Amino acid sequence: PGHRFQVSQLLSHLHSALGPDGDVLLQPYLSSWDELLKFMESLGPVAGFISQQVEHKASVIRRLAQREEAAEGDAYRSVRSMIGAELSRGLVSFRQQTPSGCRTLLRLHRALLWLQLFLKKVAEGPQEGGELRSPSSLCREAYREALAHHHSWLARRAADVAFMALPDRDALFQLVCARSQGEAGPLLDRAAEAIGEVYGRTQKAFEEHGMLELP
Ligand code: 1PW
Repeated sequence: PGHRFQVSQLLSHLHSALGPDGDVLLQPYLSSWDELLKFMESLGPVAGFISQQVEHKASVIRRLAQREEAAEGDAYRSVRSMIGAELSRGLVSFRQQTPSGCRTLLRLHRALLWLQLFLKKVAEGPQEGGELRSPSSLCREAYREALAHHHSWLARRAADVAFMALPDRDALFQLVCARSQGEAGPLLDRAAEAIGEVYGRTQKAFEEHGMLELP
């Protein structure tokens, strides 16, 4: 907290999230989201609604981790330790909504794919012979590809409204301290790549436990 969004901070949290044996450490994972939230919040007030939804999920997991720590356990150290502990404690329901860390993390995990896709699309710049598309339209496209099918009609409408208020490309580049497409492209690419590594590990852990559709 305190400073504004920095790609270097994001990359450092994402790298620290890479634990041994293909695991993902939850504390740096949530710190990565803190940094991503700074990015999202600087996109304007309407993105605030979306940020709140993400913040809420992160705080649910933090609370679980705190309670665990108070009991001298370390079940919420990593994605795999959380999955293992919540399964053995009977906290994960595959049929109805529960406030498990697993189903909560799954929401963050899906949102991460959206963000990654969005960053990739902005990094790409104009397609050959194509025009330069606005961040709004790229963000909406990423949403349709990665996340919309997981959301209710109401959430989809709210997201659509939030996208309309996104700033233009130049303002977005300023956020990552770049002056041009040529400068911003590689930075955004590196962020997307680092997100991809963390995303892939989390996806694998959820997949192995049949948890990709937790209600
Ligand atoms: C300005 C944008 C950059 C893109 C950031 C990606 C963030 C994605 C968050 C989407 C939130 C949309 C509205 C909320 C929907 C909730 O129903 C949903 N929550 C999340 C975080 O996806 C599902 O939560 P629930 O209802 O199953 O507890």
